Amino acid sequence: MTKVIKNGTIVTADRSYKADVLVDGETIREIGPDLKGDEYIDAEGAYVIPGGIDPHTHLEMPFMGTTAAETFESGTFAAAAGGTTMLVDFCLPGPDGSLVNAINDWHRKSAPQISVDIGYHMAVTGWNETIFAEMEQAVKMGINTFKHFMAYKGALMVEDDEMFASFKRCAELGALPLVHAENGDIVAALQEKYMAEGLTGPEGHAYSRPPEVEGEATNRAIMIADAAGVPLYVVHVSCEQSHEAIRRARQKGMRVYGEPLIQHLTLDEGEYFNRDWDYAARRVMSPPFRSKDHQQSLWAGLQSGSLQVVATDHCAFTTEQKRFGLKGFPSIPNGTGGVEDRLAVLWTQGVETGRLTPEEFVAVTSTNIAKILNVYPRKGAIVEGADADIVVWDPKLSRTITVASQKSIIDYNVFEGFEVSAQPRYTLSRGDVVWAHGQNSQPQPGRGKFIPRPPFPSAHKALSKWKELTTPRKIARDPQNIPSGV
Ligand code: DUC
Ligand code: ZN
Ligand code: ZN
Ligand code: ZN
Repeated sequence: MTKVIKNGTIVTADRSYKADVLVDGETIREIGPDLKGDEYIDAEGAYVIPGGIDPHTHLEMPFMGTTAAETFESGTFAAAAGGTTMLVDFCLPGPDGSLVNAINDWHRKSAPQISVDIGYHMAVTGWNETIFAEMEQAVKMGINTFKHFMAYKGALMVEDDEMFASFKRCAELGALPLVHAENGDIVAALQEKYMAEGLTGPEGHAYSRPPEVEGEATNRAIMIADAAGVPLYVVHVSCEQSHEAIRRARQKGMRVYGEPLIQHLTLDEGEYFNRDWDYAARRVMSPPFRSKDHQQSLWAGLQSGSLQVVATDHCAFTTEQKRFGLKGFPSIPNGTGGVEDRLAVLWTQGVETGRLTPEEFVAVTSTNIAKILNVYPRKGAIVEGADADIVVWDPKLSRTITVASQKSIIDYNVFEGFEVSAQPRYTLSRGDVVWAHGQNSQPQPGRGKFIPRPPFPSAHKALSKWKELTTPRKIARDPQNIPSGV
């Protein structure tokens, strides 16, 4: 059974050109003019782009005394409707601390529900011999990324010695460490201070997590990664301080990647102040929304290439769950949604405004992360042999974002009322049409697949700082003790 996507303009991270795409089963068989097939999909007047990859979601994740309410079923349906065909979700060890059990648990939860493809990042929330051994098993199970929380003291946070040990293990295994970079000790102290002063509402959340704590942790993680001889991926970069650290590291030749979120690019700290409690609490996430200056820095990073990926950190709680924090902002479950709206909001506020080219849009929503996560060109590309994860992106199909029309099961949307100028006409996941605009699509739960991602030893070989640090420097025995040959 073949399908031809007809008369569209293919947009890749490299270039745009007019051609048809012949899909045979799950993959792209041919790209060219006037292709014939069993079925036709009309792309006249539309762009044909690689399906979006959202590398940062927390579906059904137990967190802060509750569980994220967006399910694997609703989350992947929302993704398909918004043009995203692969999610990379955070797999969190349970009370037994086992990574392998956590992976099996994530498979058990996700497999019957997902309607688009998925991968996992594994969270490392402590350090011991079992974790050391299980990291290798996790890699064999198709996970090449390990996430470290530098915040959430007393819960998920790792100390520097633990992070360094894990980063060195990543280097050995050809895996990429990720960090949630906020100084958890300072955040805890500020939370205590503001609560003691009676500043207990959601605005206290923003005050307790200033950009400086993110900048400090980003710098620290970069230095630790450099010492361990491993690349680094910084999730939800929200401010200039963190972006600046990444820019500086890259300029020195370090492989450090930065991921801003669509929320931080388009929503600012005004969402927390002089608002009713529910409104502000629904927008509590970490890091918090920042001032416009920080947003400007993030856009500049995407334009210049110092930041490479736009994600969502989709971690969605209902209003009822947010109200656990009525006793004080530190108890408001942290997280917002965005998986359904990432592409449309980025297109409208990025491409329509001239900040990004359509090719850059494809790069930051799909291609770059496919390369960073080592699933390129199976994902993130429109080339022969790639998975047919394709979006027919209609730049003239505008809509207003509303709760009533969303596929997410959450009772609000942080982008509610946003006018977006574009959306998918069709979304294909490995050749299946999982979303067709105006046709009441309901993708099949369970049709999505787990996509294993192999390790990448070659990128690590070039980084040998740890070897350098552990090899004593030879100092010349000069009478004046002047080192020679350095
Ligand atoms: N931040 C959030 O807002 N939610 C999930 C985890 C995180 O780091
Ligand atoms: Zn500490
Ligand atoms: Zn985080
Ligand atoms: Zn997250």
